[in-house]
Amino acid sequence: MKLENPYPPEVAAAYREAGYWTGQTFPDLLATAVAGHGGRTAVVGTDRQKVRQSWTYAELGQRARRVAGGLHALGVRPGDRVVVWLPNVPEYLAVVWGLFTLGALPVFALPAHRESEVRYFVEHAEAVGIVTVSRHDRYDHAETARRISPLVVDVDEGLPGDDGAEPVTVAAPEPDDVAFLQLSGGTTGLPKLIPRTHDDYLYSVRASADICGLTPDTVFLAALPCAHNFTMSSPGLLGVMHAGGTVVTAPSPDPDTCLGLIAAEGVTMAAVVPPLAAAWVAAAEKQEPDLPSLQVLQVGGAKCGSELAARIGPALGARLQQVFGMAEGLVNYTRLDDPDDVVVHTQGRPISPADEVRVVDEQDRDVPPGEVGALLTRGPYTIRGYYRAPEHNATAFTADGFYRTGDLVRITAGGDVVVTGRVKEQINRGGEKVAAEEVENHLMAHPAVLDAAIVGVPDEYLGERTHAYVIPRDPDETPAPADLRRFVRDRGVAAFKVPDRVEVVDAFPVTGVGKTSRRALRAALADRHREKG
Ligand code: J2J
Repeated sequence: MKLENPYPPEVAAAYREAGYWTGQTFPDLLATAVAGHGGRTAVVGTDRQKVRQSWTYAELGQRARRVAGGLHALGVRPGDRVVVWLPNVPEYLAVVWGLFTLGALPVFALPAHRESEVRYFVEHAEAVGIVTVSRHDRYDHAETARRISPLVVDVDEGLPGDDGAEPVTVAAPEPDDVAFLQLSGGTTGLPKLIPRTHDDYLYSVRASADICGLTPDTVFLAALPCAHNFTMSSPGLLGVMHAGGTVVTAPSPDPDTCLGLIAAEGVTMAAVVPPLAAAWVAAAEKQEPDLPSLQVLQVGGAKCGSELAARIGPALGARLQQVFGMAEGLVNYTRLDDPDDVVVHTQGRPISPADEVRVVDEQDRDVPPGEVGALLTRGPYTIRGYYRAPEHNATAFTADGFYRTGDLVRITAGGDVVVTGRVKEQINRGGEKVAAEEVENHLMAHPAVLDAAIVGVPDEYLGERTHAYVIPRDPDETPAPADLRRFVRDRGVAAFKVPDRVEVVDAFPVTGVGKTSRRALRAALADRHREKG
């Protein structure tokens, strides 16, 4: 599959000429790791049978080939899309590398996603199947998957190919092929899928591994879902594999599990969202664990406050690295040798000298240096368009191909980015992204609901949480907030999208607002919430 919105040919040529795009593909990355680090440990973790696994690169390579053969026997073909809906287990890597080996495209769902989301991914991407598990998070993923797709691989019944499938040989992918579809945080009624090519994504992976100083001795703890773009690529499990290091899969991100794994497995680096960093820091301040191996804690996905940032070093004995990234592309890092001031107070600077960054006002005019504006970006690993979303692309990108990140930033004299807010209709719930319109649509599907508006309100732990204002159809029959929350959950959406609070009101503070000024309405409601304290 090629990009629907390709990079202009002269731009692509320049990225190749400059050595950013090397022609490396995902199968090449695995082959290089197997050839260079075959005997080293690629992945450690507790598998679905609750057995601790430790696979070398050579073993992972074999498993990937077996899975590729097994999937092929089930009818999956090169170019097919397959939704990967798995928790963090070693099998995750076998499945994803199996798909890449077969030339099939993973569509990365989060373990927290539920029926409505996964159904949408399958339909929108025309996926041929779903790879998942039966039991996770007190929920039968495989049973749900079977309602959605005729082809379901339940890893709890074994990996594809475990029963001895024929090995399969396929044509090598081209570096400008789409390698997989990543999930966007979303700002609209339906989530968007992000097509990433071998060339663009692996450039960001290699450059990230470099910036983060990864070596074969790196031991990386995957605490957030593997599917998250941060865990996957910044530098994440792919960066670690590029370097020949070890990925440790954490069954849960909670402090007891993770601090325990850091000590037991000699973890050198982990990546978390701010609320998790806060939980780990609080636990470490209390327990004073001995974590001599831990060198770097990466914090990203949402803004890491400077107070939390300052506590990380003393509590965990690790250097903080702030990461401000997005699945659409651009990733910023504070560098490991940056002064403390930069590491604590900024979200770092772009990976690549070829990342173009503009900070603009509402008319897309550049603001004076150092002032706050909306961040636009274009570069060698930032997409030019979402998958099958021409209408949305018309507003999400400028005519000359800059992606509108929706983030408000300012850039310091030293060139570091500070995130100050956002203009997009999205709530960042401790790193988990909630599109206001998506949840509003779920609420409005309730027969007793006339209108609904979702806003983000400050939350001590999450940074912000979701608050839903709901107008009933009939003022004498107001639905109970708890029933509305349950209604949204029962429509099959991830728990993090269920409004934290629902407030039933007679009317919105702004009168006469139609669909077009939802933004104004949400802003007014958020203001009102703030005033009420
Ligand atoms: C403030 N806001 C941040 C930060 C992301 C690495 C790290 C994170 C993501 C990610 C990622 C932030 N401070 N440090 O893909 O590779 C908000 C911004 C951004 C949006 C992207 C990666 N780090 N954000 O979080 O696609 O609003 O990617 O535009 O999930 O998260 O969300 P997502």
